[in-house]
Amino acid sequence: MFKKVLIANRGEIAVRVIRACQERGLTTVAVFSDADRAALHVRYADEAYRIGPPPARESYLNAAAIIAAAHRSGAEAIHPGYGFLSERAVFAQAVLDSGLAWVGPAPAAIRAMGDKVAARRSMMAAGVPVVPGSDGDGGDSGAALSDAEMAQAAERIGYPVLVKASAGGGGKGMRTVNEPSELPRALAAARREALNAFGSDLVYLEKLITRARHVEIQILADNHGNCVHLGERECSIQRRHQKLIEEAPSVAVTPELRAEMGQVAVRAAQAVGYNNAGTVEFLLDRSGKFYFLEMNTRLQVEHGVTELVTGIDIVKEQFAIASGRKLRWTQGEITLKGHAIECRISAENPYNNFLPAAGRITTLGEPSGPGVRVESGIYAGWEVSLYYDPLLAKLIVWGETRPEAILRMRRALAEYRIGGIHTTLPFHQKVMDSTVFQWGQFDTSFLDGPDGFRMTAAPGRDLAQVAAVAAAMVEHERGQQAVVLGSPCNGDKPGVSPWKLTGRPGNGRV
Ligand code: MV4
Repeated sequence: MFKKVLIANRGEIAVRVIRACQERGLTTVAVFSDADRAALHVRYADEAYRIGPPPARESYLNAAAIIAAAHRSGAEAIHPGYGFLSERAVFAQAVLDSGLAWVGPAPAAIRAMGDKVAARRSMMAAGVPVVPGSDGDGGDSGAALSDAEMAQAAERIGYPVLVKASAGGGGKGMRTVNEPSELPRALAAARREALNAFGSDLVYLEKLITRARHVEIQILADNHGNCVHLGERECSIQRRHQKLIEEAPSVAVTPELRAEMGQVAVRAAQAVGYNNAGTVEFLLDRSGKFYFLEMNTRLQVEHGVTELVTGIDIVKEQFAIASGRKLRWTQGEITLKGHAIECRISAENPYNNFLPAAGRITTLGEPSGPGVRVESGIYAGWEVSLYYDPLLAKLIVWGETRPEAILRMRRALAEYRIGGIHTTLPFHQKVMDSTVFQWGQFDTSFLDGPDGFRMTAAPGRDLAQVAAVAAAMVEHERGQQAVVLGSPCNGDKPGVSPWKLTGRPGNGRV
């Protein structure tokens, strides 16, 4: 069993993993770029090592620098978090080859699911339902299809179809094709984009499933052939393939459907010899049919909602699995209780097309109280840069029922204060207030669709508001003058204790 772990990540997920290490008695090593010297994950870790300049390519994606930092620090294992190097089979293999433990799936499993065409083929062989596609009849050799062969495949599948990159995932480089005349251009564009983004121009076709839900199943698999599922997460509320809100369970999944999707997810994992935590993504169509989309071979951003409804600490289990422990549960011992919702709080302006926001966080007040969990990577005074993903924190709530969870989320959002930069807090409040969300009658077109949910303009400053702000400022000024340390108790301001006033910012404290 290893005793010291390097966390090859930053932000809220690095903090989350450090917390799991602390609870397991593991010493933690953070890595940081020059932009993150004073970051929260660096402050939380027992030790921290610089790995390069701000751009991710030169720091958090710098495999050699990270492995070198692990050896220098005496760490015996690496946890990759999500994003960055987490799904690079070559990195996982390099970690293992250098004598370190890897807190994640075996490189072969990452590779098997990383090639989407190969993954579809393994899934079909394992009896996992996949969306009809250009490789659907099993007669393919894995070689790239010509435009003419693609056109034939599209006719067989039936329009509309989606062009997807085989080396892609997460919706990057996808293209919708509504009719045959659009196909050649879409193929050319998708191939060009895929080559640029993933280094491979291999693309394939899938039937476009419209108005479906994005439902994913969390699995845990040990190194001894045991695998369980932890139920589903509903992830349909996305914007440009970035998830914004997730919940568990999904209102569209009955206990019977959960058992069936769960069994299929376990079968999918076992078909590629999967170990550690992973997520099988499905599309759930309006008739209740579901199709395998892809498998994410990492810890996911939204793992927390599953933790709250199962009571299982997924990150701690990742460490248990990586150190060779057997799973502690059989499927029958895993039960779901209540409802959890997560809002991703990011540094983006929802009133301006989610434009990334940068700047210093001047004030921070985090919600708490019953059923509230905050996974944050920020503090008051922290400067948010534009170098990395804009995710600042995740607000996760639990309630006995979905309505209670929604009411709690509204309360917690209202309690949340992030000053100095734009955040997505107002967006989330608006979604929680929307009847479509409250009814649960949404699908993947909730935000991106033509008649989707829209953010209204930022609240204007009417005269009453200006007057209120001016009054508050006058009052504040008076407060500044009210108490000087050393002045007699209740000197000239009867009724207000100087003990109270001295604690306020601006009232000189010693
Ligand atoms: C699809 C699809 C519909 N039909 N594939 C997006 C993320 C990636 N894992 C796969 N994704 C999708 N694949 C077929 N054949 C719908 C999505 C999808 C989506 C599409 C448009 C707008 C939002 C979406 C949210 C989730 C999934």
